[in-house]
Amino acid sequence: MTRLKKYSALAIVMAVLTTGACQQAVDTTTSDGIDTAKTSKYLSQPLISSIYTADPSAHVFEGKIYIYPSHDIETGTPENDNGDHFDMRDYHVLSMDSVNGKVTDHGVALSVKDIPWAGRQLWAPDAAFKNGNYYLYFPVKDKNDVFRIGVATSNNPAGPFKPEPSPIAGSYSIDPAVFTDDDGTSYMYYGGIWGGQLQRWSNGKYDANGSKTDSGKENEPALTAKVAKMSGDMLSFDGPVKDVIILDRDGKPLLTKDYDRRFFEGSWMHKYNGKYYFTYSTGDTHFLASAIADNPYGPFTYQGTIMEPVQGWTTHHSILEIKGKWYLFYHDTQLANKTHLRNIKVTELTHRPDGTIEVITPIRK
Ligand code: FUB
Repeated sequence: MTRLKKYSALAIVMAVLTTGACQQAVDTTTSDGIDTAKTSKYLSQPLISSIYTADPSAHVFEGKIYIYPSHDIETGTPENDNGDHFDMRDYHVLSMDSVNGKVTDHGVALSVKDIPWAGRQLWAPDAAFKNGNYYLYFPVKDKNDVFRIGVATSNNPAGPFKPEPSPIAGSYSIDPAVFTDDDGTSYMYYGGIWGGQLQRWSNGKYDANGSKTDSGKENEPALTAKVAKMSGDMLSFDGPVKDVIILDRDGKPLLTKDYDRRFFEGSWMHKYNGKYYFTYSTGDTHFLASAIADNPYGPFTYQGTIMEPVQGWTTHHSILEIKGKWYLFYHDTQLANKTHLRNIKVTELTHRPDGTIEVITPIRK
């Protein structure tokens, strides 16, 4: 058996046999004692193989690493540009004591059937902690097939979470990421084009017959992610929704046709050395990118790619400091090699002395 075939066989056996709620990050050692992780073409190995997971939003809560991923499943829904094949129905929260430690799957934390206003497709969530409560933020299509952002609460970071009866007023589109600044103010960054429907919103109104993509306006400023300050109780927006403007180094907004750099989906915010790092996916060009500002609203100045394309169509990440080191949580399709059946991973991230982020190459060349 070749090394690659042995690895695939091992991955399949692991996927079939691993049904427990707690597992070490996927075991990559063959029966001959060869650690395939070291020779694998992939930079990192899946954190869990008993379920498919994607869009990992990672946080440190109560001294542990908690990950809030999407839970990918096979429903047989055909693939299209709307992302209908991402037909997820619940969330599982995962936790680890350390980056290389055992991964605990805490089971179903929230299910689409328990969200009174929801229709279908539970996409990339995020979580936050304030005033003794945990908040799970999630995008899901409402009963009219329009993406909205909801919030659910718990007194435990692993859930279960109880959803609020309605979506967050004024919210739309997908991929919420909630960042709390040093002064305690929290902000939600969100939005996604194409299947995320951002291109169908203008002046607070949804156009059900609007374009399916961002094409047709190539020379105009690209659509932007959105940012809203959160209310003290973390259940609503406090004030107007603003555009997350990304400028090039000449101070001009990125244009729609700038496909390698323009915002597509998957917002994240972290603060490093007093600067605000807005990071995001460029979607159909498959990069993760960063843009930096002096305040949480921007405008942000584009800095560069932070991760080259992974295996799979989507790319989605979070960035977290753990015990003085920085990590990027991401996903690819190593286990299933199917666009909609993904697996989460983690790797170290380095801020260069000039403040930019070192480019991560997820597939070894
Ligand atoms: O997981 C469904 C969608 O795919 C997410 O919301 C996007 O960010 C992309 O990863």
